[in-house]
Amino acid sequence: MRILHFADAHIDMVTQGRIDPETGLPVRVIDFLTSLDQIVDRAIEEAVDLVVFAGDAYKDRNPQPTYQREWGKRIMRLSQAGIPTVLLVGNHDVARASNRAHTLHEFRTLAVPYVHVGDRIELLGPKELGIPVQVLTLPWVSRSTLMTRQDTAGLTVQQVLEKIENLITSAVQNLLAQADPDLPLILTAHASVQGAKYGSERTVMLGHEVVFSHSLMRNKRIDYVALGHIHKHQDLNPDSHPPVIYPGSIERIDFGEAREQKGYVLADVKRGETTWEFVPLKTRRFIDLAIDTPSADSFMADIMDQLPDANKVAGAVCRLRLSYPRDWEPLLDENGIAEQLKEALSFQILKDRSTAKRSRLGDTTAVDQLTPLDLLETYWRTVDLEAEEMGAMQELAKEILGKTA
Ligand SMILES: [Mn+2]
Repeated sequence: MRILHFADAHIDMVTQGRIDPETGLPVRVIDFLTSLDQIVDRAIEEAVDLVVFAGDAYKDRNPQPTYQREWGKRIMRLSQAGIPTVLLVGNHDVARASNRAHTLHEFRTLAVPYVHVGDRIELLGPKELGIPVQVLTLPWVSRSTLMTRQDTAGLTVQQVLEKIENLITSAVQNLLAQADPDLPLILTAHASVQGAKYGSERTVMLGHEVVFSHSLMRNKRIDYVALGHIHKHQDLNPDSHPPVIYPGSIERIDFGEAREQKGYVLADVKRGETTWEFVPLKTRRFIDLAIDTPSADSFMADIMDQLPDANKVAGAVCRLRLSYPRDWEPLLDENGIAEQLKEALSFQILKDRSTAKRSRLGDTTAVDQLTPLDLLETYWRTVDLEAEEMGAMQELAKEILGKTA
């Protein structure tokens, strides 16, 4: 059973920046669609038995019709090729109120051939999929579909999350018990799983979403776990059965993902024995440069020296990270940098001026010997606070520090 697994398409996540004159679409949206094209092309070329998309098609639950058209075109290519395709609903696809439609609803409403929408916890088998495999779908489940206000009355957020996890875990275990033991079984889930690593800049709502335990996924009854939600590719059960895989997002959302190789997974799923490979996607280049500027005298020269050659940045999304004292600001010639990077798709300068007056602490001062109040006073000086205001702030700080001590 050859399957292709991808997730977190988020095709309209990055809409700012240049517009492609031919299509009228943002260039960065085209990047995401190009990744999607590579995935669909490969599924069709390889004639895979099944495609599993593990959730988050769009940025949010209100995608523009233009983006729906582009997503729809590509899913229809899979349908027309006769490839069974499971579209799992992720948190970005789903509305909070349970009676509202999610972004993948039309595929269900219009009963698109070969396309199966995973918007509930259920077990799809040969009868539904037309192939000898079982897929257990675990979409993003919003609290309101599982419990009423009364159920959660008086409970802490943590207790509510625990209750949700227990309800979902037992629903999944019931379905596993019903599954045909001779057929391979794929669990696809859009969720956080304990132990997963997040990309550096992704905002993790830890404590606000269910984090599933390993034991639910590392179940020998399952032959492949197709996850979505976390944008960094990883296997949470290496060298053991079943593979528990996040393929990661299909393009880079932001600089937090700059160093991540994006891709999808091709797997040969067999009962008790699965092999898989991560297939890299050709994606937009990201260049993230930390520039060293030790001296005011050579500030711009140092920056220009460290910029890549104009031809090396062609088409790339660039970021320069500069760290310098606030009073060097007039020395910065952004136009000069823009000229050097004009072949880039875009560039941004991230200025860290907070290191500004570190030197004012004096070389002899041992910071660890300063009290919090001393440190705060030093800080007020670096931001040039008026003496009178500084006095008032110190008084307030004393009050607060006194209370917490
Ligand atoms: Mn998600």
